[in-house]
Amino acid sequence: MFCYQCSQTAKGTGCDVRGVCGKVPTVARLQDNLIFSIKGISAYNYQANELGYKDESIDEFLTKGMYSTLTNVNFDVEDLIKLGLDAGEANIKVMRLLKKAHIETYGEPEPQVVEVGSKKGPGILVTGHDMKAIEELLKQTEGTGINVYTHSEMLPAHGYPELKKYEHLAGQLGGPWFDQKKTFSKYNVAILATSNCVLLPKDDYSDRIFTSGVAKLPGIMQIENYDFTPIINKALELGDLEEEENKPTVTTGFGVSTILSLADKIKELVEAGKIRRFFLVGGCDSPLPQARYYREFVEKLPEDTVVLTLACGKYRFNDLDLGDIEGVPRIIDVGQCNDAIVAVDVALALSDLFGLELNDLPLTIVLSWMEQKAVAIFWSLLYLNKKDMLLGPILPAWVNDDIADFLVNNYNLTPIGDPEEDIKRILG
Ligand code: FSO
Ligand code: SF4
Repeated sequence: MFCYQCSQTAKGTGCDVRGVCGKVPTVARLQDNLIFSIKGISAYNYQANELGYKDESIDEFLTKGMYSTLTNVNFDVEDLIKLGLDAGEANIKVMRLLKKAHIETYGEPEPQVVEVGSKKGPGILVTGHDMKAIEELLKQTEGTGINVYTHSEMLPAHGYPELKKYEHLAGQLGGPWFDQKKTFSKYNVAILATSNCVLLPKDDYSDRIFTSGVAKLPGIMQIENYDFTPIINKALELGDLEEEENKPTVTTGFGVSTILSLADKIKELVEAGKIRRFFLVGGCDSPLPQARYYREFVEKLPEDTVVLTLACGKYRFNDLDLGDIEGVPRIIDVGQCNDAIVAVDVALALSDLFGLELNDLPLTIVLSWMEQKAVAIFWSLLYLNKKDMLLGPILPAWVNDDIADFLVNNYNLTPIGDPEEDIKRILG
């Protein structure tokens, strides 16, 4: 543990074994963890609020949760677990609120094939999670000749009818958040960072990157009130990109409606043994070497399996062509990390369809985590009592022996191992 939030802190520097106040390490970790989840919930709440959608019960939870971590308020090891699960519930509510906001504002997502590479003309590359920012930018760049590209978590923008109607939403450049230094250097375009996962820029593009919303970088111009004039001027000043030949493609934009329109077919295929198991493989991508697991795992899955994916973890394998099973695609990208709610709602609908409890469905969740939004989603899955999940690329550092025991004993959580061995074990 490490806590330095009050004046009693050990040696005036920090309590790292047990607090002078009596706080024990597991309580400290669960309090920290609650704050991680609160950060994730707040990120989604912020995006929903920007689109005019609010839910008082989410705000109430955020206040109560934060208050519970104040000095000498809550030392109960069990109540903090309950608060963690409550955070999971609040996160489900906020993801659903944000999905509703996205759908009511931009339409139901539709599957969309997206080219990865540049087109002839000046460009602006948008990274982050903020759909309102990309919509405003698309409006303001209409007729200017500027192509707007997505990067990382903005890829799902291509699936929304009210965004893809803009012909100058031209494609995707690069992949997950951590390739940004390479991608932003390579393409001489103006860059807009709209949320988290933006890195301190390299010198060679620091004069052409801008931030908006909560994203801020030292010495970098912040766009206020969605007025993108400075970034538009910069893109025009930078001039044209060249057309790249033979661009690869990726597919995104599967919403609940599209997937459930296949419900009867899915039932038939499962009952006929043609679909053996569904896997949800997703979360954050990470530069750690252990993250290679996710590609190998998906590559080695047998042909009678279907993979749902989401967030930037999909870039590990979304270039693979796994084909389809009688019209059901074998890789289904449901969107951003907050679109975990799509996967949850599909899983709940499949439970109804097959008359099975969530844990009895032929569905295994293989998560990758990087930061706090993923922690909030993890607690959401625990709140839904989802068992037998695999977690990687490494176990979170906040998991001490007590917390690991709790997760293993109650949820049979397993760290990722060898892809082939894991697949064998799961498929029996
Ligand atoms: Fe990735 Fe970053 Fe969505 Fe995360 S871009 S890592 S959980 O913030 O956001 O998947
Ligand atoms: Fe130490 Fe407790 Fe104060 Fe934290 S709240 S610094 S654990 S005495």
